Amino acid sequence: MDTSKVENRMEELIREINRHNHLYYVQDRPEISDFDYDKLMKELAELENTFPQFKRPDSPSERVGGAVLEGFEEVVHKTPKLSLGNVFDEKDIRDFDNRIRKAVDEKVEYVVELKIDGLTVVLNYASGRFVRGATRGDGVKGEDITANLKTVRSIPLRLQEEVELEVRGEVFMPKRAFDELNERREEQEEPPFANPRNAAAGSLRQLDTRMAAERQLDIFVFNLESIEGKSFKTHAESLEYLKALGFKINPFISVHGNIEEVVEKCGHWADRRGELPYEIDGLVIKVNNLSQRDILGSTSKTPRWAAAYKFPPETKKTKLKEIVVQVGRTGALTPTAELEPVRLAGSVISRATLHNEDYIKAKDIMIGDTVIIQKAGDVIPEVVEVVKEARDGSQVPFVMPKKCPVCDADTMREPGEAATKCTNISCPAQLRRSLFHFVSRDAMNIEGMGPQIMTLLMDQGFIKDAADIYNLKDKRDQLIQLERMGEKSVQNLMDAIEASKSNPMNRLIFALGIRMIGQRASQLLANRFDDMDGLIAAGYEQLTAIPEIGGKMAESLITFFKQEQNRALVEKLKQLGLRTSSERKEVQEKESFKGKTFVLTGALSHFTRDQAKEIIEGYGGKVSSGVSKKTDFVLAGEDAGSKLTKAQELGVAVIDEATFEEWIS
Ligand code: 3BD
Repeated sequence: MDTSKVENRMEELIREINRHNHLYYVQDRPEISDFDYDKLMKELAELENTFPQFKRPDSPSERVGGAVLEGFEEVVHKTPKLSLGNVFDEKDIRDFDNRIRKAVDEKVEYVVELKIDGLTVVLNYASGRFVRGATRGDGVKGEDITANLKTVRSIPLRLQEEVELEVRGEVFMPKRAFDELNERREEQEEPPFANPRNAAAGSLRQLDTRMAAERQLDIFVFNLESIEGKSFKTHAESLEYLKALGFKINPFISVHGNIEEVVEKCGHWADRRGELPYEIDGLVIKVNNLSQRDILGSTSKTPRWAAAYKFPPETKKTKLKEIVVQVGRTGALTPTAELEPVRLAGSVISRATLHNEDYIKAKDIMIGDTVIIQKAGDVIPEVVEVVKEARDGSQVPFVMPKKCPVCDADTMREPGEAATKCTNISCPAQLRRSLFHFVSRDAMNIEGMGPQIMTLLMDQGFIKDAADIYNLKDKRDQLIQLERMGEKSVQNLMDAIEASKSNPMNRLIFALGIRMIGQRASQLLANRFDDMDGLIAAGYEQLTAIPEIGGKMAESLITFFKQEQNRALVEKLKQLGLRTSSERKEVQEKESFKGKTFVLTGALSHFTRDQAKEIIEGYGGKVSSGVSKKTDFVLAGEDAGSKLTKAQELGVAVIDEATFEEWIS
């Protein structure tokens, strides 16, 4: 076999493929069928396989991906990549023009470009070959994403001339490709991308280059950053040249002799952005003449000769079909509008938040209304206003439900608050959160029952309400089987749960998470009522008679205990042995504790330190940290260390956990 013939054929194939690639992806006027194009690609791939010594680094076979990368190398840009100052309205645009004309003192031409909403990349060519591509990064340093960029078909791998240059462009995902990608992702139960920009950025950061190749990315090159041995008078001229080299330049770039035309162009595109097959988030206004740009110069971050005109947030008209109420983790009922789906700022919108009752009232939103929706930035879409003229009498007002749509308990709106909330702490919608609170340090303080364990136990069906925590002791064997739950950790958890039963009643009241009832109020209530039954039965007058308990707190307590589910829970907890009665201070004081100073050391098996401290203080004792002659007792648990030794040296009385339990029983 004549190898030079093979090499020639390979070179011929590369040229043919590149030409057809450019015709198809850049010029959008293919000359051959996909089938014939694939045939050329296949022939090249086969020759490269048989004669790997002839494979070129800039071969179009790289376009299909294949390499799996370990990461991306850092790239320091040759020149820092400036960002753009923003202008938001007509006045800003005119101010921008005035500043420029003052500085250059001659006629100024402007170029207006679409501001493509994608990811800025920097491409380097040596001898007309694509050698490196990087993200913009922070402007100084970016990441080398050459392998992924080679899969973008509209990026030329070879230019029409053997030049050395650097260009900047915007890689983007067309709307159609974005919709298809998200549809596929949803079918495969993968989270959809929020917008085409995120999808493009995510694709270029794929370590598996084959993934990037599948993503149908595209590019518009918008700036010649540097070039060897050539110069231009204007930006428009440089873009013409780049186009002739094979780069894809946006077709809607326009040149204007005065600012009037620029202002008009901005209005024109703000109205028509939706008609483009890709997302834009504004326009870029640039001085055309390059020597004028030199006069104007740059600040440290932005050129004085260019500005980004940001569109006002896009709005759309659509029909509000229904208002559904969702219950969040805090128990808050959020009315949500179900809309006739419309495309808005890059995604299809079928829902908008209505926040709360007042919002709906203030905007006079009715079910069946035609509404204007808006999406500003990446935020959740909102209803801006109702089109009142479109009302035909079929619209119906919204009423906030009196019952929770998830559990049917009463809902309640706290005075002075916007949110209406479900009052059942065992409501499935808010259970996770109320249980996290129940076991937390300031509430029942169950050590080892963190959010992760709690979530695991809930997901496995062990815990459906707070009472189930105290039923876990019958499920010890099953718990040990669970992942991350050894025998020892289950034992520790059981001990902590048992210990929490002797928490004083004020902790239990606080743990219930009754709205507006914090630690202080819980303490006051525990002082006032002998037991939970008394608290549950208390009326408004009785509650508000307690200093510091106001009318709103009283109402919250009454609504809470009016819920059958909440009363049942308290009863269950009582049966399980939690303290539901409060021995008051006077009664609580015990001879062995009163006025005595305790020091705790070592680990107790039935109490945490905080709990032991609370009990001692509750009975009139004190807890201090260091052992001295003034110490009356050292309560020593397992593995007690130096404090125990010191107590023995000083002749201070030492008691063990069993004695302590005897004293408090
Ligand atoms: C576009 C700068 C200059 C060369 C600086 C004038 C800030 C993103 O289509 N021209 C365009 C587009 C972006 C541009 C310039 N022309 N800078 C341009 C741009 N047609 N999107 N950008 N960029 C691009 C940025 N990116 C990320 C973080 C901060 N800034």
